[in-house]
Amino acid sequence: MASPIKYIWMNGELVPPEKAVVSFLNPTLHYGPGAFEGIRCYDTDRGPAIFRLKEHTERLIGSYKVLGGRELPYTFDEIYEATKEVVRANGFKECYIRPLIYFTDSMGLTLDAYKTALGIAAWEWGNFLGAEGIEKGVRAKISSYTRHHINVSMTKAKIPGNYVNSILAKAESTRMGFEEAIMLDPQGYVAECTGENIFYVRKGMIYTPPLATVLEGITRDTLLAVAGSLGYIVVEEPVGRDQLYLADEVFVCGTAAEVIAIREIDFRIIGDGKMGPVTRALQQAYFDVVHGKHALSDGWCDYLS
Ligand code: PPE
Repeated sequence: MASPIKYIWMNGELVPPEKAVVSFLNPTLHYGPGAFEGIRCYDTDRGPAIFRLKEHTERLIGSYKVLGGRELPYTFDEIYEATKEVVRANGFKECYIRPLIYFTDSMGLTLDAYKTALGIAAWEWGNFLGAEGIEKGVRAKISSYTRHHINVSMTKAKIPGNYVNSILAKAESTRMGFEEAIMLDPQGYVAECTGENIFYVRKGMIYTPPLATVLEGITRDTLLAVAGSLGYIVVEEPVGRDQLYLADEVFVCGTAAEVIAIREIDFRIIGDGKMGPVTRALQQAYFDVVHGKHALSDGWCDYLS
């Protein structure tokens, strides 16, 4: 059972969840501008540690910049400290952390008329593809929805409105009985999943789509380093959907999803139809890294105390 949320950090103050409210007349709610992050805190031998908080804070500020926001009222250091403060105040050992830059004070489509605000919540959130997904892998469908065109939405930014595209794809997939949707970019190359980056393995080599059209995933970046430390070569190159069908292994990764095998795509069994050895090795090493048990943990685990 998840412990209740005691506090949410709202614009400089820790308040109980029922006080962390915004007006109905809020442009983020009506149109979707804003910037958010998804971060995890893991328990380690040295107490709770937020994984790659620096990079997540940088990406949050970067998303706001990409959107064109000009008046973020908090510095990098203030956001970084506030994120740690909200985890400490709730007493969580492991949790998911959700900072959201949102807008207030004006309706309409004029960004420069908005006032910028920031809230940071944390809650206990297990892997959202489930413990069974972590062990056995999940089934996915290539979505009938196309991922963002790079000049329609900003693919490097975690902007709330971008996620309607993910919600459309995920609803379609789950209603058809799959667990995840794989999205193709407007040219037809494999882009990413609704909330994860994607990799495949073939003949011992690992491949992943290049960054131009997808989110610069921090888990993706972590796995590039982990794969290197295990001696694997990772190639970043455009990927067609049939390259996934022919792969020995396919896996996806993200802060919320962690590392998960895709065991079937469009009714084609991938490899042996279960988590493959490369995915397993990377998943195990990833859990070691985030729990402070790996040589790579040192620079990346941000200990709360
Ligand atoms: N692509 C997308 C579209 C995406 O949303 C995420 C994170 C990633 C790739 C992986 O990025 P990273 O977490 O830095 O490795 N998705 C976040 C939100 C998921 C949600 O359900 O909400 C997350 O994993 O926190």
